[in-house]
Amino acid sequence: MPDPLFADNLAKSIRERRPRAIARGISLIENDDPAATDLLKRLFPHTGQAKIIGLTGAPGAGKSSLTDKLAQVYVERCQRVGIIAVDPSSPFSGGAILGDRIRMPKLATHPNVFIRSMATRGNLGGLARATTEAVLLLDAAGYDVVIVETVGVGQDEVDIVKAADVTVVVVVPGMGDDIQSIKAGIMEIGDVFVINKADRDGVERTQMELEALLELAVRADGWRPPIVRTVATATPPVGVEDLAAAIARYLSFVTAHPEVRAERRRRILERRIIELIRDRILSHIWQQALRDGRLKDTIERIQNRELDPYTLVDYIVRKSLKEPPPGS
Ligand SMILES: Nc1nc2c(ncn2[C@@H]2O[C@H](COP(=O)(O)OP(=O)(O)OP(=O)(O)O)[C@@H](O)[C@H]2O)c(=O)[nH]1
Ligand SMILES: [Mg+2]
Repeated sequence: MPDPLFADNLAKSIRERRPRAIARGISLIENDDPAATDLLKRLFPHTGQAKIIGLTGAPGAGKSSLTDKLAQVYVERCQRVGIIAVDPSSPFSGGAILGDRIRMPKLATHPNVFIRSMATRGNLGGLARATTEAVLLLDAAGYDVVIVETVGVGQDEVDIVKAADVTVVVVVPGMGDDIQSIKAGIMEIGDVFVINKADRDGVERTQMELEALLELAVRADGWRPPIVRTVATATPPVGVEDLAAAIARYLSFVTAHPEVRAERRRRILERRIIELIRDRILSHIWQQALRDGRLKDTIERIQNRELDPYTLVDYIVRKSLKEPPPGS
């Protein structure tokens, strides 16, 4: 049984921005711990203040390097910055944390910066939910800016960046066909585009290709996504202030069009609620099915064609709907 006092105390420490409490809270979220729901209920009223920046792009495009430099721009402006690096490939989030700490050495120890990597555990809730909730937590903790870095490959990653206030898509010169291939899921969601590694050959061509693609995609909100060129690894970095300015421009555009902002936030909330319901029902049904202990046998029967999956699903769903979920 979750302890309400535990959630109260943890929520309080998170609101005081204590790093260990924040880390603890995110671990509860990652592990799908029942206490996470209690915690989020307490934190939710304090959210909605942070600027949430989603940063996505192909593996190795320079997302972490850019996140590092962008965060430094905000830190220099006396803003508190939370960073979540989503690492779907890493089986050990501990390793991923270390990796990003090494890639972001200056920031890792800064008192106004919190960095965390999230890795999937392959559990039912999924990475998108865990990441969205970790962002909520950092928002409630009072971080002014939360940057979420994801590799732009799967649907999970697209869902993650869709939940941001502004989405930055990072490409690199000479991608050619790659631009075509990421186009499907990612191109439509970019509010700002970055050509990173602009110190390499082929920048002009990539710029032209990007412009051509963006010409085709007319947005319902009327925003024309700018293209910024950066060299994240140069000293000092090139174009990162421009990137911050482009992000700020989009955020002011959205603020100046309250209907765009309201619609975006409404869609995000709607999607989140549907996900929460789906996850809750699914894990409830799943637990029941497992508790039964007969699932393995049943699957064998399906393999042997003694039973079909449709009949089984009918049976499981009907049975679950009759049994109320625990704690209700
Ligand atoms: N030449 C050049 N190299 C860069 C630039 N930005 C990043 N890199 C290098 O590109 C490599 C990948 O950079 P990361 O920042 O780790 O890229 P990432 O997109 O976060 O990579 P994953 O998270 O593994 O997908 C590193 O070796 C960086 O030093 C740049 O602007 N120019
Ligand atoms: Mg990275």
